[in-house]
Amino acid sequence: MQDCLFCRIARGEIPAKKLYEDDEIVAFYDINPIAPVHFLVIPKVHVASMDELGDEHAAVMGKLMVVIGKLAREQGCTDGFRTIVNTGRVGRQEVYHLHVHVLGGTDVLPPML
Ligand code: D5M
Repeated sequence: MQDCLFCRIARGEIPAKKLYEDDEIVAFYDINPIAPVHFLVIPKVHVASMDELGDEHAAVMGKLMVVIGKLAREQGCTDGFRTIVNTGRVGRQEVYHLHVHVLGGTDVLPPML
């Protein structure tokens, strides 16, 4: 998607503090962190939300889940972390490129996002 914010981050057109990138996935720190560790993990392919996932995305989303655990441990989340996926209006999604929030680094994580 030409104008999608997170597609542009994935293409390197908008700066972001990336902590991981491969041919299919990018992880970068959230611009408005609400926990000491707060980063986002996205598939490079444009999928607007979890509601738009199809069978063709199963492999990349499985890989994305494995990457999340590795990155969380690397970020020092050795005693657990929280993952959040906001979907659509009811889920209060703001950016319509599927992303997983990864939160940790404290014992008092906010209950919601
Ligand atoms: O939240 C979208 C999240 O994306 C929100 O926590 C801020 C973050 N965000 C927005 N723009 C940027 C840029 N440019 N870099 C890094 N993070 C960003 P949701 O409600 O889940 O859609």
